[in-house]
Amino acid sequence: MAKKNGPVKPGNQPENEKTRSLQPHTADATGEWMTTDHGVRINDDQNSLKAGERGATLLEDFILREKITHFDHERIPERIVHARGSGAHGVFKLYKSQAAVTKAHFLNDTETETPVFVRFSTVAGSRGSTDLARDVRGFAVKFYTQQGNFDLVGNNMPVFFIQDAMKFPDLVHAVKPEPDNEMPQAASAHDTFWDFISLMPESAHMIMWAMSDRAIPRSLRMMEGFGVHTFRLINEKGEACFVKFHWKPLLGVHSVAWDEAQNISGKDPDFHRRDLWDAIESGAFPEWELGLQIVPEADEFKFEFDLLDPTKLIPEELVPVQRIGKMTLNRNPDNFFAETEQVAFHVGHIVPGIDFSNDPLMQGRLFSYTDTQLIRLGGPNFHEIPINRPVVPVHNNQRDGFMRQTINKGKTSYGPNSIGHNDPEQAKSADGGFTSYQERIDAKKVRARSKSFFDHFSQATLFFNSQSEPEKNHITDALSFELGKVKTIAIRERMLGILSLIDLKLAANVASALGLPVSKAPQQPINHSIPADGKIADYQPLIVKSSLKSSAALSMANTVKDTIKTRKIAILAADGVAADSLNLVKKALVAAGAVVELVAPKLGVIKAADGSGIPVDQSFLTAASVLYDAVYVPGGAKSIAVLETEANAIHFLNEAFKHCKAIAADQDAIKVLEATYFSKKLPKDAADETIRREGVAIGSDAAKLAKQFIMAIAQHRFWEREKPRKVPA
Ligand code: HDE
Repeated sequence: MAKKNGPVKPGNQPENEKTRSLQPHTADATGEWMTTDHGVRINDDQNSLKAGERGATLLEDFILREKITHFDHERIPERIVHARGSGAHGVFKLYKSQAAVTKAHFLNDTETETPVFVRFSTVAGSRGSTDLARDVRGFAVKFYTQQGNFDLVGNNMPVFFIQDAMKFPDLVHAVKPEPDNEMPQAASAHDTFWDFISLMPESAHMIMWAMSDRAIPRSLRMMEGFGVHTFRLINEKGEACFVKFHWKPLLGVHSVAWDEAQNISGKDPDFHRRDLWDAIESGAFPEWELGLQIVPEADEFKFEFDLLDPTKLIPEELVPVQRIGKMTLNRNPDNFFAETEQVAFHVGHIVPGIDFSNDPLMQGRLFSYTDTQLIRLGGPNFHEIPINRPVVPVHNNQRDGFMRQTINKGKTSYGPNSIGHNDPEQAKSADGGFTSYQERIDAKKVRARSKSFFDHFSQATLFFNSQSEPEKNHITDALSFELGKVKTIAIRERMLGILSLIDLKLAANVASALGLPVSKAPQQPINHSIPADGKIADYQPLIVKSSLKSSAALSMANTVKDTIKTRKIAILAADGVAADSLNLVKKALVAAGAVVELVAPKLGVIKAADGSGIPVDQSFLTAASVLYDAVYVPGGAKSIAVLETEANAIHFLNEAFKHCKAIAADQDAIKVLEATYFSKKLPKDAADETIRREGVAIGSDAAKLAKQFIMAIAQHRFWEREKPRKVPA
């Protein structure tokens, strides 16, 4: 019996079929007695059982033994890749039926809200590594549909490093910490990674993405997602088309600066996890639209690249992305381990209406996921873990194994059977039974790669050409940083050769940073995918040019820039601050959906000039500019006098400027700005009352200032100030 009849669960979040199905598995100790795992109440959880107060502990202490034994076994193997992740529950709602192309119910019925569980992750780092590592982000979505689970296990980049699953262990061994000294953690900037990459020209396109700012997102909520492989959709008539899946974030695609990312890693290694958690807790639910790029079967060979090659994307200019529904993440997990850690995604979890293609990377994944989960989750019954269960019933003749939860009734666990009415019965296609797409295959069994996979550079160049100038600079800097950390000169040189096949200027700029001559493009990049008995001439990587010069969707410069929702703004203030302008600007920011924090020399309450008390959220010790998107300095003579001599405040501003963030100050607070390094570098063309160029707004009319500031924050960053106005912060 419960100690008191307290609530079992706070029931704080939206209900759906999956949430309800999780309820019976949740436990809440509010108002309960402490018990052993077997339900016996414990009356002393402080002391072990001893032979006298100063005597040895007795083996019969079953309470101590149980507690320690459980503790000893609390860890499970972390994922070999994507170990560090953050999860959330939500729903998917379809805008318009897609019955013409797929019979998948959740893509047909606009009335149904399909529950989802999403896990975002970095790839290379361990479970405890930093969120802001330069890395690809995993974007895995489990749809609990009425036809069973569909997992869309994608990334935040639309292509991949390699073309064939055979090379995946090599790729991962190369990027993981080096085996002799287990360094570096969660970083690709080391010899083994670039050694491998420089020998694998097929990675060229993905390397451009990984060296771009996509690898250092501002928020998990501000990333695109991609299914990467070409899948198939099948309609009721059995007709198929090819499809690429996309997730488009409604807040736009935004990133941080590399120097900022490195700082965040120290100041708050949980930055992305916290950001996702806080947004959902505060009701600012992250949203993405699901997009489809549909290619009729007849168009399979229409493109300059092979649809089955996972190092290629389909430019949106060639096949537009149709936005067909919206995913909203609206509930944080109750328990990280039970949900985010134990969730098991699988690219092979598909439902009728969706099917695979012959992408050789995807085909290899079909084996890997269950295999790794068998060991990670301890046996063949991990589908019974609550987070992994579908919302529809499961019936088959699979039985037993470690940790079996289901108590299957009846005598039969085989089919056909006569004594159990031959149940469970297989479903015909008309009854919703899954049937594989009847692809015609007439082929020789070979261990080879299609020649249509040997253009490795056209889309790497297309990606680079599609970037804005600041984005190009960031790629150049990222490559210079990463290769600068590589100790073996021959690897750097080999990479310069690869880069010169992508863009000569890029190669020249990186070469200059490395103090090396620009290498000549290698005649024949080393490529181990050439079969031993193949004629090298047959496999020359094609140096072709994409017929598209650039593709707008590939640049983050073209993303949504009309909202400041969920952006974090710091207000720097001290005793004597002008409460009226502080309150007015703060109110305007909050009304526009931003999260505002007051940062002061110390915690507690500051006393404003008008005598009012304003609670402080962070001190200069606990806060850092890299944890905010913008900063505002209100007026007030005393406050200004403190801040202009407070090194932490000046550093805060210099650093915010360095990372190209919007900055606002009341006219009289200009003195604080004048104490910064960048004030000398500010364009002096603006009088008061106006926004200065490049995202620095100063004015005495607080309402007008707030408006200018909001417009500037919505721009996200003023990258154009980065190079000409460098700040030593
Ligand atoms: Fe994965 N991948 N992968 N992968 N992958 C895993 O499965 C693998 C690939 C992706 O949040 C593992 O349960 C192989 C591409 C995500 O739990 C493992 C190959 C894409 C996640 C595995 C690939 C992904 C994983 C590790 C090449 C983007 C995290 C733990 C053939 C489309 C899911 C686990 C989560 C996880 C194997 C390539 C995405 C080892 C063999 C391409 C988002 O099975």
